[in-house]
Amino acid sequence: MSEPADETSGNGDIDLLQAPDLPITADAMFSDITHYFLRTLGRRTVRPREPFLYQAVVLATRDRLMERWNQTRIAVQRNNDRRVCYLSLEFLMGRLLRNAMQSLGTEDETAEALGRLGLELEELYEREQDAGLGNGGLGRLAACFLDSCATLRLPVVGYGIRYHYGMFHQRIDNGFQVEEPDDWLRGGFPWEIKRIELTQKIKFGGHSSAYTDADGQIRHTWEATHDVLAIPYDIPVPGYRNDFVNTLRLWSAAATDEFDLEEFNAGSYTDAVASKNAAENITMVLYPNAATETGQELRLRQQYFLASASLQDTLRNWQERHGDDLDLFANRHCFQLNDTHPAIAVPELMRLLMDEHGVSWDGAWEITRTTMAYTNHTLLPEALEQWPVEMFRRLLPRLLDIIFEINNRLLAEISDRWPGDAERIRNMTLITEGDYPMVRMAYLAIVGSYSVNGVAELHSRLLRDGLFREFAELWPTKFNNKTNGVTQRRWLAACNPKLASMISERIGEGWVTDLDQLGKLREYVHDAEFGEQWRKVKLANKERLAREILDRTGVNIGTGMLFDVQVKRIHEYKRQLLNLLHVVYLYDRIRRGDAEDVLPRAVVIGGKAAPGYVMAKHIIKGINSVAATINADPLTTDKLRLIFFPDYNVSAMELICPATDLSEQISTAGKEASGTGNMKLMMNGAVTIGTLDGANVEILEAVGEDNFFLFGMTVEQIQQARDEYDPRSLIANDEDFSRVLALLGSDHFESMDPSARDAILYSVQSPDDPWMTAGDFRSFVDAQQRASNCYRDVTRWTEMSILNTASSGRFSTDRTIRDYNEDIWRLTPIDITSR
Ligand code: 26Q
Repeated sequence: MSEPADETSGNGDIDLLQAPDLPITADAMFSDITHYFLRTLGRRTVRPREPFLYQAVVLATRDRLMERWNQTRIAVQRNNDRRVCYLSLEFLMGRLLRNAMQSLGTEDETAEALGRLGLELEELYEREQDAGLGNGGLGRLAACFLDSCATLRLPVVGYGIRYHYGMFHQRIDNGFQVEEPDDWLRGGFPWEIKRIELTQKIKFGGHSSAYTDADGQIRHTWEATHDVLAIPYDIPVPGYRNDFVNTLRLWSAAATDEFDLEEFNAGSYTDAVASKNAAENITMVLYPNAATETGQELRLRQQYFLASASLQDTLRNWQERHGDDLDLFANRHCFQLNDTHPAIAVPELMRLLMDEHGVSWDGAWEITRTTMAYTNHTLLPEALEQWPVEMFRRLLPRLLDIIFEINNRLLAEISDRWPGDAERIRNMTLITEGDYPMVRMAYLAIVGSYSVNGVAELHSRLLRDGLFREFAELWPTKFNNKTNGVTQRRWLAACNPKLASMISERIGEGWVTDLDQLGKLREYVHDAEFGEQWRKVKLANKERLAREILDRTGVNIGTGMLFDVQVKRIHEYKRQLLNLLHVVYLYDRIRRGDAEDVLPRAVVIGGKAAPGYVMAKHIIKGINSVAATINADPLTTDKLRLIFFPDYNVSAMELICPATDLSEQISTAGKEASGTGNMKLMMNGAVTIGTLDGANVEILEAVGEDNFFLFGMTVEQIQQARDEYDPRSLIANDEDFSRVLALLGSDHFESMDPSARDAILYSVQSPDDPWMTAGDFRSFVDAQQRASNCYRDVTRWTEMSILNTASSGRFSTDRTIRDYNEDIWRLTPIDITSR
């Protein structure tokens, strides 16, 4: 591979990329690890739980990635073809070391090297903090996408923000959630490379004005701005054993020197430092996705900061290679917008092209609307981003001009097509009417993009026929579906090594890069010996999780029960409350002595509530209060356990999904865009109990209804039932349901908080409950009983479990990314032949 770069520019640059490949042997790993530990990190003794040996291993691993990373850059430049920029406010990467070694194939050699020091590789992995730069599904999807893009050798750069504080840590104190800051960079983050030479300047504030240039063209400037620097940090994203390494580029904010100087000269050193802080605040903290709490100015600053830095970076890179000729720029780029969060990239690209590169409006618009593509992740109308026009004017005046102009042209197009249709104009305008006008970011993204996709078939259909119907009428071919997936490298091969090697023994290792091959497991569904082995692996994984739960909560759930798991963000539409009602129902039966056919169950619920989401916090308190009483009641011994799993995150899911028997996917139909936890659990042999929502529909289709516990109203039934929804009569006519609510309303659950109890009871009983929890109670309880009966038939359950894994092939992000690439991106895989 050590051929010299063909990038010699004749400008005096000296290319140093001629060193020989580093060997991947236990000896070489041992010598590099000890070198970094002793001489780079300056430590002598390896102590438990300290991060230094972990860091030494990272440095030794990173060296081996680095040469492949450089070669990939060269190959991508040489190829000179299209590339994709994946713009996302979130990348929920989790831990990186295991993934890097798995990709490079250095695990055995490193394990042997560490063995000489008397250390376990597994123990070392645990010393890495999660890179928690995301809230949940959307952020983790971006991380799985990067893994698949690199494995498929597609030139895709992830652009994001290097938050100083990632997703908060959750502590449970007396049943209440307490948030603690995630100071994840404290011990140093050895994966990143600061690329100070690629710093960009980002404008805020000031005002815009027009002038006529030498050619008589009207041009615009944006002046008197407060500028902030964007400094990129690159993280390598290795493909699976293919010598290909992509880049995740995260921007960090810093104050400009001029900014400091100005105030310093004005006589105030402290003001200068204060404004420096204000600049650096932009990338200080990840915003949690509250149900309400939108319109925060700092959030808009973050969004613009990311969009502007990333677009400028792309344009600079283009200019270096092609000079001022932008003719082929659109042909060679796609900007995939991960929800509306980076949608400000639409007017920002317009601005950069027109104001900084002298392109005309029409020319700039042509480039913009052929390079931007938008992925929507929500159907909840209240979750669609809107920003006050007033805030835009204050923060980003030049962008507001451009948005208004885009809107004028949009409205003209609508009037052309539907003359006199004022209602359509009102519905579709980018700027809401009224005293407090707002910019609708989803509409801006739709107008500015050549592709708009949902993340599961049902979700995409509902976007087309519901939320975005009128835009779909205007531009029917823009709208498409790309069903989500997860990477099987992390979510099966790495997190469930026992199951992975058992699978590979039977069908080979091909599934690691071709998940459809799991279909070959169908052959073993009735193989008694295979089934026996399958159960043993699940049992071992349950032991591992039970230990972790004991560690975190002090409750021992053993391994004899059905592990019934719901892990995801706490949100009303996800209906953790419905789950809780079922637990109380089981408990009530046990208490009444009606427990013969109550199957022993450990119900595990995990997830974080946005700090400002009061109801979600009530739900956490409710779960913990019910758990405290149940777990202390001698009547429930060996029959029922309820666990709230604290501080659920990516690494927690890596322990949880291999151990799960029953996967709870119980959202109100039409509310969960896709779900991806459902896919991770299925892949690891969990059987789903779920509604016809999001990707559950496709999971059901893949695995068949005999191997899925379906319940609840459909989207259509929800819509029909809405008007006459009467939870009180549903409760009154169902003895079990009445008893459950009576028990919840009593003071039996001693640690219950009165306001949490009131909120929960009100929510279930309200005819206006948008989530219609009571409407699905009976159907849910019945489905749970079917699941229990089924679990008792050990052979039958094992078959279902195997069939779930065997049918999960479609839910690989390798498939998802192939779909994006065929329909939207149209990239050619890069050849790294020189290696
Ligand atoms: C918005 C404004 C201000 C601050 C924060 C936010 C914000 C942040 C994150 C809004 C939403 C999110 C995250 C949304 C999310 O994770 N959606 C999930 O995306 C998954 C991947 O497509 C789907 O599987 C889930 O169904 C969807 O809920």
